[in-house]
Amino acid sequence: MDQIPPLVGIIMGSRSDWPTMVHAADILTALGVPHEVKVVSAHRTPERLFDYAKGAKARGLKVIVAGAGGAAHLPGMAAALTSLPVLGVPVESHALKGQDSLLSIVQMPGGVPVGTLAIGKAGAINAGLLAASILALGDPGLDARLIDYRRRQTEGVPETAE
Ligand code: RP5
Repeated sequence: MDQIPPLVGIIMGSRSDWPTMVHAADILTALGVPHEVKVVSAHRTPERLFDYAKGAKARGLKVIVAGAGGAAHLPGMAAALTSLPVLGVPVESHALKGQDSLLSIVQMPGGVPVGTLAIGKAGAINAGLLAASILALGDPGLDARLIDYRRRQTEGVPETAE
């Protein structure tokens, strides 16, 4: 997807977040949504974060998906620096199983929203789907692919338990 200008920016605080955040990227790839992936840490690379979030809209991004673990300030700081929708994925931390990440991301002050998803893989998948849903509001082709994804998901659920 490198040649097509990205519409979704997937950022994460560390390379160690990639095994979780790859699920957001995989969904976007499956739905044909151009995206980019970057490591941007609120704590270790604050100036990279500032430049990324401030420049995101001008570069044509429409949605930012931000994943982080522990003291997970990345989604909130990204949201503070751009008016683009920011979806936050709490990465499962070792010490507190991602509850620290979840609470860090979800408890934003009124006025600076982060759409916070579930901890871990489910949250990353749903962040990808939600980003696609937002873009599908202005893209009938993508909307059709999303509807087809949901149809196939429904058809893939067996009625019997064994
Ligand atoms: C956060 O610290 C990252 O998002 C990651 O989840 C966590 C641990 O990072 P590493 O020490 O594995 O690089 O900033």
